[in-house]
Amino acid sequence: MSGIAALEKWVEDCAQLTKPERIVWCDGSEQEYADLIAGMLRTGELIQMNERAYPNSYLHRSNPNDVARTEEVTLICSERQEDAGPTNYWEDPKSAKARVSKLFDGAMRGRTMYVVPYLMGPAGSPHAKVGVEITDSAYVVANVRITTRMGKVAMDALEKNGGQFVPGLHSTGDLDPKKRWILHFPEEQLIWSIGSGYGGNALLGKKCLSLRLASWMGWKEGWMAEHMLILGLEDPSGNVTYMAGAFPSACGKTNLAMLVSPLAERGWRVWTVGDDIAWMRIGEDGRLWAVNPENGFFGVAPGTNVETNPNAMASLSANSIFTNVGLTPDKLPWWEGIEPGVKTPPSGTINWLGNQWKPGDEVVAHPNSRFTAPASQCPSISPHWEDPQGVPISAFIFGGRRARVAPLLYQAFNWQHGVFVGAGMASEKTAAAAGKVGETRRDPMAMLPFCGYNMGDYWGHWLEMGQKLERPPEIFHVNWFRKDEDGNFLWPGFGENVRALMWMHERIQGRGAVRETAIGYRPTPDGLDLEGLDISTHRMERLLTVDRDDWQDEWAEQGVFFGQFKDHLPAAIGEEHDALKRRLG
Ligand code: GTP
Ligand code: SPV
Ligand code: MN
Repeated sequence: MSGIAALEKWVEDCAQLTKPERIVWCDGSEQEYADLIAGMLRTGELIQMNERAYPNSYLHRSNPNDVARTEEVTLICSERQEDAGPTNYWEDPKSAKARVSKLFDGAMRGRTMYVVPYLMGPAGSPHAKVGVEITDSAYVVANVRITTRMGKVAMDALEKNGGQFVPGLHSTGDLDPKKRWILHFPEEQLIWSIGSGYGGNALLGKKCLSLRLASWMGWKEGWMAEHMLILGLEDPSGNVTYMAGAFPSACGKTNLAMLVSPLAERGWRVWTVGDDIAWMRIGEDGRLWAVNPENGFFGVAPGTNVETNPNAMASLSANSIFTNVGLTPDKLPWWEGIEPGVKTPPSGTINWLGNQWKPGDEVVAHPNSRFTAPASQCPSISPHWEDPQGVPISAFIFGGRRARVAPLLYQAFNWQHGVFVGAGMASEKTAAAAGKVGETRRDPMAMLPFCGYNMGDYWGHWLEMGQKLERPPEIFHVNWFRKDEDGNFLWPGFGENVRALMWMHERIQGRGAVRETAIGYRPTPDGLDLEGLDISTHRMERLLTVDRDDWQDEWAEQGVFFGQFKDHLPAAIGEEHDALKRRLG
């Protein structure tokens, strides 16, 4: 939509439909935030945490039926079903609107309608986009204020950009899962979401705008919107090499983006630019430049502690919102893995459902419990994280969570092969989406739930981008999650992942010995810098090995998956699939 008049008209139309008691236009100020928080403390939507240990931080317990993204009710309502493709749920825009407007009718009766302008991308960046979310959830407003640049800054940007904005209408409705719908109208660049207050379903700037609608825009306009972290790897000479990594939900983006290097004394360290989303454009120099459209993190709590991710712990130490974690008697947050080696919470801890935890209970925090924290509080935040033009990307890292099959690390032979590596990705399902956890599913470029158009056309777009780039990024694939027979991770992960980044750095420079395998180049047995890490050669071999039988099965599964795309499947992907078969023998 375009123009202040259009914005006002849309707000009026939404108010007529949803019938709120009052309308509040949000300016994003400190006072407004304080008032919102105070209101939610009164209603019990928020609980104040220990003010000394976690200043200005709050716990929210969601409805137990509303704890993760719900993919079956997330629809791409493009004019043609073909444009949504076989991996998206689709409904005709007219029928979707007719059906779901009935749910919006009167949905805000007795409630406040907040009109929330927000900016995705740094202020003044040519990449930045304005969104306006209408919502009846104060919790959503508070989260949007942390994760985006909200209020006046967005209205100023809207004035400067000719009035362009992406409208998104959100209501929690009555939280009945049967009346929950997250609708995207890509031609119109419009979002409707009802029946959920959960992050990815309700913070419309995040997955809905910055991935589903933006990926469609990028396809039409020649840029990319990806489910990627952005990091800078500083080498001993002080040079910083930027990399972007696509791992599926809850598969390690936040952790890799905030990595604390055990080799810092030798001059290797990591800077954080973003932990979930990257918007990338080709610069005048022919390189790919990436910005993080977000202003904060909506990160997975379980597993986060001072050893695994000290930068996340520092980020969430103040001004944060915790959703569905436990609460100790000292009003401290508690989740599985918050203290290294500690398995049970202090006695008297309340679990995520608000009940007293007792020994034998399954969990304290929901497996998809999250923290919302300002990016500016991250100690490793890059001095360039708000550069309007972004940072230049030298490598893409694809990765998944696989107990078997995918080795620790390999490099694609070239861009086309790398796009195939991304297209053929698979990962075990996590608690970030409702449904069965642990099942392996194909998740190309970690975009299965987020690609707003036909995935076959999306691969075509990737291939084209490579042709336009002077020197396309090198492409790698990692798997931190390979397991032994007893179900233990073979690789220490977290900070030690810097060793994989160092190998990539070497490869980007055109150095480093490799061994060719059927799936790509792997490091030689002594190719990874393992100084100071106690890990046997035998274990490293198990981590790096490419098993022919496993990969023959993998090849067959990829074939079934690719088959769905019919004439939308780029020929190059088919060629690479055939070439993999030949190499596997
Ligand atoms: P989304 O926010 O859902 O997109 O997830 P994400 O990709 O940012 O995942 P995140 O970094 O939050 O990691 C999810 C879970 O994986 C957490 O419980 C982490 O502790 C765990 N994890 C991350 N990196 C590693 C690793 O290198 N090794 C192991 N074993 N676990 C890891
Ligand atoms: C994901 O599921 O990939 C997330 C969390 O980053 S949410 O924003 O809720 O989708
Ligand atoms: Mn994500």
